[in-house]
Amino acid sequence: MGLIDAMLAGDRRALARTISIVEHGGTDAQLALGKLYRYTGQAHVVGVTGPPGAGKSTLVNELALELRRRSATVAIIAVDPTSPFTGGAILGDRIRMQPLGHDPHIFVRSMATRGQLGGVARATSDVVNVLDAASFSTIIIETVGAGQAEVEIARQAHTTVVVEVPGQGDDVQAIKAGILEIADIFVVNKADREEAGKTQRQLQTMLQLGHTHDPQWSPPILSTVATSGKGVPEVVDALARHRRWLSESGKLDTRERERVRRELFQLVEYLISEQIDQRVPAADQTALLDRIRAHRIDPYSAAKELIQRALDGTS
Ligand SMILES: Nc1nc2c(ncn2[C@@H]2O[C@H](COP(=O)(O)OP(=O)(O)O)[C@@H](O)[C@H]2O)c(=O)[nH]1
Ligand SMILES: [Mg+2]
Repeated sequence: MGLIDAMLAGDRRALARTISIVEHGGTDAQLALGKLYRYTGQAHVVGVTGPPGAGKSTLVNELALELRRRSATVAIIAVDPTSPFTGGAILGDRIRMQPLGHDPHIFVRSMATRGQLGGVARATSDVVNVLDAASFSTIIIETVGAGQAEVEIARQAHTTVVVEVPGQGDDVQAIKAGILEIADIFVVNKADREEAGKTQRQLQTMLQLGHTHDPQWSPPILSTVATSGKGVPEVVDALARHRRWLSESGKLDTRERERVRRELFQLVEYLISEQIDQRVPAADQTALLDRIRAHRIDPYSAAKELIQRALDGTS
């Protein structure tokens, strides 16, 4: 039996190996994705993002346990380099995370965040496809909501949960990161703290002022204490409600089309660059850069020249 067949049949070692191949990229990754892509499209992909220390990993852990109680199978991708899943946390957290490892229907994977952030977004999307083909019904991606790359990763999700915490000063942190408009569900975690109600009201006000959301879906603002699991079933209810709304309203199809379109053109760009690297000698590329620097050719004409040379295969 081939690796992909073994992975599709539920072999966890084959799954881990397929993910490594896909993460590594190149021809082997493209072959693997080509074989498994037809089995994708079933999973509910959930993004969980928010500032560092908000309790995302703790919440994701609890969400996974609650989803298991409801018979879902859960895969977690941690893109957060400080995630306890990746071993970056204090011992107490790691012990809390332990129970997930013993359940064969929960799979946890952390992504390497070194290298280009755009590369991480693409690798994450490929890993989601592998986990989807491996029949996990829910795939949770945890990212730190800190910038464009994280927003890019969150956009791959069907449902995005933005986690906030009370007492971060006057500004709710999501505004700075520009992730307010991508939230389908808000969670004010650490509701055991004072000021949780204030944070919730701030979010409510911002949502009313913002008008950035779909008029048919107003993001619920929920509160949780992730360390005790309080409020977690309500978050899982909201995830299910959002997913149902997506498919019944036709939004799922629109979003998936848009996501696939973005992915297609990103890949076209990537593959063209790859062909240019393979077919046009580095010295010629440098020479072309020098001509642009010397203002003897404009960048548009230079780009066209490069593409033409790659197409001709003349090098
Ligand atoms: N008081 C309180 N602490 C929490 C809660 N949720 C998480 N924490 C703690 O906050 C810290 C950061 O949690 P973590 O899940 O690693 O946050 P992340 O960086 O967003 O993934 C840990 O020490 C958690 O135990 C909560 O609801 N209440
Ligand atoms: Mg974390």
